[in-house]
Amino acid sequence: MRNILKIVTIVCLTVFSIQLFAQTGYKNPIIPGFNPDPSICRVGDDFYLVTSSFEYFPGLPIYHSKDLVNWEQIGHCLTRDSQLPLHKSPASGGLFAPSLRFHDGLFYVICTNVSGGGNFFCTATDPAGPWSEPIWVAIDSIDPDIFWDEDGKTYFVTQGNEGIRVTEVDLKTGKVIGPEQLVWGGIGGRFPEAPHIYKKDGYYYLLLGEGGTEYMHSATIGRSKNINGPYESCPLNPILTHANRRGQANQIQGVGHADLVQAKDGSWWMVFLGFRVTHQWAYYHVLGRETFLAPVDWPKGGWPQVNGDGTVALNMNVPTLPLHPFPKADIRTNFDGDKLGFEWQYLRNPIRENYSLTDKKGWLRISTSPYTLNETESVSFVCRRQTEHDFIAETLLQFDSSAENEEAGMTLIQNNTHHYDFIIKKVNGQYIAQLRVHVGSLSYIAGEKQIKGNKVKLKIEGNPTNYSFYCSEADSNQYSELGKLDTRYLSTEVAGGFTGVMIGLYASSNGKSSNAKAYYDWFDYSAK
Ligand code: 6LW
Repeated sequence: MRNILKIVTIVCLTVFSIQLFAQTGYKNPIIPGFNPDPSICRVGDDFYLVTSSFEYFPGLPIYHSKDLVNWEQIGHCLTRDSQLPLHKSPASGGLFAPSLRFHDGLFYVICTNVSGGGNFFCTATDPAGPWSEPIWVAIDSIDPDIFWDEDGKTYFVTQGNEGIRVTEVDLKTGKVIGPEQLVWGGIGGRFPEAPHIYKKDGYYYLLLGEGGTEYMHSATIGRSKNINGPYESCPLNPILTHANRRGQANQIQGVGHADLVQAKDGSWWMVFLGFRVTHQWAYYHVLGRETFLAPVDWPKGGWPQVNGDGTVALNMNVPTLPLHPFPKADIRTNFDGDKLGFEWQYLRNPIRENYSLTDKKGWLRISTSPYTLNETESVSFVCRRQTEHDFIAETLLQFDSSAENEEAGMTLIQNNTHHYDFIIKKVNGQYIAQLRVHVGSLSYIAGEKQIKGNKVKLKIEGNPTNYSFYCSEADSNQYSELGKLDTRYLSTEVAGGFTGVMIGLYASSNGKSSNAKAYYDWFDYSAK
């Protein structure tokens, strides 16, 4: 009887303590919209995460969390032109996969600028910045990470065509000390990449991505007693993938490119990229590659097992760390402040004088530049990510134009050859709203409407398969629809590349010089 009482007490206490310290359930993705190649580190109770940013400026968003589920952006790693030359970077050029580490009181971001400079790392005492100027490292491959070994040696771990390479580097100077050693090619999938090394229980564990960053993506792991190998493959490999029958009907596809982190309570977690497809059985995705989370069971001396069978779901029914949500982002950007929030991005290094928040107080002024969205230039353009399939984006625009080559408005852009532009321009002395499609070499006007004056509200509503475009007079709520366009032509499957759809505000004078200015009073973005 006493034993039974004891067992009941233990069971009750365990259940009670789990409720006290852990909660159940979270939603994937944890960082929605174009946020690929996540890398994570923990310092005390705080987690920090970085994702790729390619041709967008500033570069490499840095996020913070207390529970791995709720994230807030605290800054960017590369905020100065001197750190991030992106001039003429092609779409999906610029910054590839970064890594974020904390060592001896310093944060490190390690990355590659494929459009100029190659591999580098930056340091900071505060991950919100400021970050140092880049220290360039002469290793010619992508996806770098730094591994600090117990004997004091420091290594760059990078991707190579035949497999992962480990190279001793002097972190004070960035000088390469040893030869590049090819250590492991994974289990034979194409493009072994995204390497991270962890030392645990006397083993070097080498985690990598394989299969390419599309539908065959996966994460695999090997281990060795020696950093240079030979690495033994985990019998569970791939430890994460949806490129199999278990993953075939999952809305989340392309999972891979992962990083591991241990929470203070000893639990292990994996962050990785994946994408959410929009059309069942006809695969398209428009939001780019997003950041996902999975629990990992990693027993002492054993192999890590990701969420049981190596697949994940949108609704994860697993215990989490105690939740610590952040205030929800405001729907409206008023352009009242003296700078734009972290969610706003430029395409390549911005030409600063083309933007002002003070010219007309409470409005964002964008001056036209001769560059168009079709070029890989510093277009007059600011944007934020499309983070949900079902959304509404709206802005109030006043455009002071005097020539027919001038235009301003909103755009949905995947890259310079795939964008839907919703603009106003002056034709025959009268302003019109126009919806224009650019899909590869195909380009046409999908809708047009005369408007009164030069002030207009432009609204885009999205769902998984369509974008609808509406305009209204500035002081009315009577919207007319200019057209409905299929989301798939802005998808990565059609447009290619590594980014996701961005919602941009822009102004262009289409190759000619001009003094025209577009003023944006506010911009709303909300999930439906
Ligand atoms: C990145 C590579 C990848 O460098 O995509 O998912 C490339 N994997 O590791 C661009 O993000």
